[in-house]
Amino acid sequence: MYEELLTQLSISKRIVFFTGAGISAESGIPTFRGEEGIWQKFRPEELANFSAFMRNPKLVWEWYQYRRKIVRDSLPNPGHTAIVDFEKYFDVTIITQNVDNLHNRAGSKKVYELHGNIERNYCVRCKRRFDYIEFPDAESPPLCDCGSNIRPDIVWFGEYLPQDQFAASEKAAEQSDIFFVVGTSSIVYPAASITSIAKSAGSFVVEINIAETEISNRVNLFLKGKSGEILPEILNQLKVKFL
Ligand code: BV8
Ligand code: ZN
Repeated sequence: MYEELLTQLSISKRIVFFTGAGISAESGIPTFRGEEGIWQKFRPEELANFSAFMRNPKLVWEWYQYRRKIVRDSLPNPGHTAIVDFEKYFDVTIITQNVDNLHNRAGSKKVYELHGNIERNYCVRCKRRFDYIEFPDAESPPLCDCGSNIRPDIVWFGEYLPQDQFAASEKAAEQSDIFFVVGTSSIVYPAASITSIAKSAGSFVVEINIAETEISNRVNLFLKGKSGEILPEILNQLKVKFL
């Protein structure tokens, strides 16, 4: 079923998995767009940007507490764990737009987080970090010792991506033999530009998605289906054939 991809994999060393919310959908974490997407219930302009936070810190903080709870109650799914398995046979880099920390929790080693991580926080003024600290019952943003609000370490709309993560991601994309685009609508920039960097550098680009996206006609191979099913299947066939 994946003949062409298996052949490509058999001659490849460096693999990148560029992931979006779709890879976490089978863990029960809602995606952003699409029918049950969280943007159906909430409007990103009202929540996922700095001015919304400064205008109404309590509302935005509560929204992230609500999402943190969903994330903490979720587990990595077979899509995440298949990627960890790939790491045994290839030089794997993960570039994720997700803030749900599931690649790290699955045990992946090299993960670049372009949009931050919901388990990390920092002070808006002195930038002091408050990582992996639970504020279980904080209804409003806890205050730092310097008196300012603590905010989630998430890249909001209109904010720059972490330069070190982005630069390392561009390099990994350029050097990749195979570039998997998994579970993303590829409409948020500059993250989505990473795929074109891989493509123009000559990587074999494989998209895995339950539906076509605006890049589907530009990739080398489009595999329609759930990442939690397709990724383990590719690895199983690879093991039978080549490993
Ligand atoms: C920036 C954090 C430079 C919040 C997110 C005007 C002013 C400023 C910027 C802009 C502007 N106009 C446009 C921009 C650029 C803007 C942007 O791209 N907007 C888009 C919406 C058009 N980008 C930015 O603002 C970025 N910063 O440009 O700074 C700058 C600075 C100052 C002034 C000017 C410029 C910051 C972008 C980061 C925003 N933060 N989230 C939070 O998470 O709470 S974006 C949000 O979308 C998430 O982080 C997510 O990572 C990202 C991408 O979404 P996806 O992961 O693709 O999820 P989605 O639901 O869309 O798709 C899921 C896919 O999975 C679907 O295709 C579905 O079919 C598939 N799927 C579902 N189930 C499965 C599956 N596939 C496989 N298996 C399954 N089981
Ligand atoms: Zn502070």
